[in-house]
Amino acid sequence: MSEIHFKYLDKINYPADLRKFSVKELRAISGEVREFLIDSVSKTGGHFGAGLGAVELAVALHYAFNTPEDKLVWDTGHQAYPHKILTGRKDRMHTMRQLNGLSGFLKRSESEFDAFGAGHASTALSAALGIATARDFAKKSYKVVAIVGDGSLTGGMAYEAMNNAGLLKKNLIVVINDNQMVSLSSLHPTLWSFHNYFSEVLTHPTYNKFKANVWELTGKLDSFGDRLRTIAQKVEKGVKAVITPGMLFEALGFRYFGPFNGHNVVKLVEIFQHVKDMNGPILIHIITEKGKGYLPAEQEATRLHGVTPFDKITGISPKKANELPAYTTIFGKAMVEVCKQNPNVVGITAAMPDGTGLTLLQQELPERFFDVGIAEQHAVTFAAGMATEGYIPVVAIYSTFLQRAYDQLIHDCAIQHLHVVFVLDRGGLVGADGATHHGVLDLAYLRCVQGMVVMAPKDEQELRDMLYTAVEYKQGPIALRYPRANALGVPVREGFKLLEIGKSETVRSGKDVAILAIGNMVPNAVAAAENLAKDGIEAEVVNARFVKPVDEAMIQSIASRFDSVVTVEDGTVQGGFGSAVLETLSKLGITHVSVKAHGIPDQFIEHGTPNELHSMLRLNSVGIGEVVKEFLSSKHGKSALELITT
Ligand SMILES: Cc1ncc(C[n+]2csc(CCOP(=O)(O)OP(=O)(O)O)c2C)c(N)n1
Repeated sequence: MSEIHFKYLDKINYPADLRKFSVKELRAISGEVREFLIDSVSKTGGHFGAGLGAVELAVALHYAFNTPEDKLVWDTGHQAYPHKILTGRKDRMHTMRQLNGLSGFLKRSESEFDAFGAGHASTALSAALGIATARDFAKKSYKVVAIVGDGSLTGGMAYEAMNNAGLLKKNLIVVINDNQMVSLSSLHPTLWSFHNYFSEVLTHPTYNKFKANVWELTGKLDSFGDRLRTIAQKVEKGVKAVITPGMLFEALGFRYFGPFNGHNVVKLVEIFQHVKDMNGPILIHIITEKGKGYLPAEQEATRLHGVTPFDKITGISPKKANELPAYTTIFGKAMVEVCKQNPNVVGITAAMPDGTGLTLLQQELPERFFDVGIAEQHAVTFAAGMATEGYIPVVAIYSTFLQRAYDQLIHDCAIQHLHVVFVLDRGGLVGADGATHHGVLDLAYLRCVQGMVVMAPKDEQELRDMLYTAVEYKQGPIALRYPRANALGVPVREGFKLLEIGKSETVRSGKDVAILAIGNMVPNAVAAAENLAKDGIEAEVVNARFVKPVDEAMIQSIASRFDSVVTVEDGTVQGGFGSAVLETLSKLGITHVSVKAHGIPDQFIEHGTPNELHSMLRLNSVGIGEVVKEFLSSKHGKSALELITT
């Protein structure tokens, strides 16, 4: 909990407390919220820059609107920490993203002030329009406000929603929080394409005159309401000949206001109070600065987008001693090597160059690197288009975000047998980002797509070889997935080795039970087998490598030597690797083998450290060992030890 005493914030737990203060006091209150935020995130880590940029916005929204009756729908949710501080969660901010603590995103189950859950980008407008439509059905009159960043506005769904909102003409307010930063790249963040459009418009002399008029008018008006509409329309008519920044949104049926300074809290309140009773879809465009009010975050917006605990004075997080490189970096480097060898290979990311490791390609071969914005669907079909012309696109997307582009993967890649390589970072349990970000569905959702090849490496050497194998494969879409983790530190040889598609490897021999594991579960299974050996149970461990095509010859061989098989994956048991093994046994008509499919159960897993979650779900070596023993004893009605010794 914060040890700092705040003149105002100590008296504010809920928006109702905030509304007791005068508008003039909101500047000081915003300052305190920012200080509280810096203090708490410096201790817990978490998303940072976006929240700093949204302090005045959160204060003004909760002041001007009657939350929670009025609904605020924040897009993505990573910027909502100030909203959390103001909505009854201030005293739990120190538990942020920890096991059983506050979520780093929005959750309906966490607070009645979180009108809609989030974590993935570009959903707020659709959700808000749905809420507004339901409100009208129920003949209620509360306000609905969607808050969306310019980055999240690069996702197509936002435009689908705007188009629909223009047709439905619901009373809905959309706030665009524009900090001119779309992608999370430490090199050259992709800009919102409309950024250029706006800057051109904003420097146009006629527009400036128009803007000055509107500012003057809006500044004078207290009882804004209908008068503003009339006056603004008059002014607008006068400049109809030139483009205005809102033209695009107006074409979609929105009434546009802005751009406004998003750090002027008093002005924001005034604007919100004035527009909130207007009819139809309203769009308010505010300009903010990511990291506002904390110099290191202002200067390095990407590095401080999300942080581990840091020193408040310097903004620097303590370095972890001798850390092995992350799988992300292993991939990024291998990708540069592959691209240098093969001029047809290109890398594509959806706004995550740093997160996927493609920054390295961006640095070395910028012309072979594409950052398409937060637009996973477009990324995949864009890749498919390139593949038709003989290029080999490597689409690097987090496992959880590829869910967005499922039909594109099927309809645009798989059906046309196009050679697109999918590299899924953050496969498995990601840790602190929690339920919206775990990559536990990928093995299941990929392997049911006809013709797809699905791989998961056990270590960094295999990751490199799988990337190479995928690029050389040529016959259709092929995917590899690996976790958010540091590599194991195994020796990595120069160059690459082509892997045989669908071929597993036996990494440990045994006679009592077979453990078939995939990806990063292989080392855990090997460690479990070593522990089991101490209890006299000799487990064979197979590194499956491929979830699809699964190694049928291996399964046949295992079935000829074992009657107990445990499959281990950090993906959902439903439809995953274990299912692939069971289906193969069924296909081969093998009935004498009992299988325990061990993986993620049929429930959403919340946030915690990967170690905590692996331990909770028994996916670490100890847990896997326990599962094997329990399986053997339940199967035979004896303890595992009795079984081996009898
Ligand atoms: C579908 C999806 N893709 C990628 C991300 C990762 N991501 C989280 S925040 C962010 C940038 C969002 O930009 P913006 O909405 O402008 O917010 P800002 O952080 O700039 O305030 C990205 C790419 C995501 N959350 N969801």
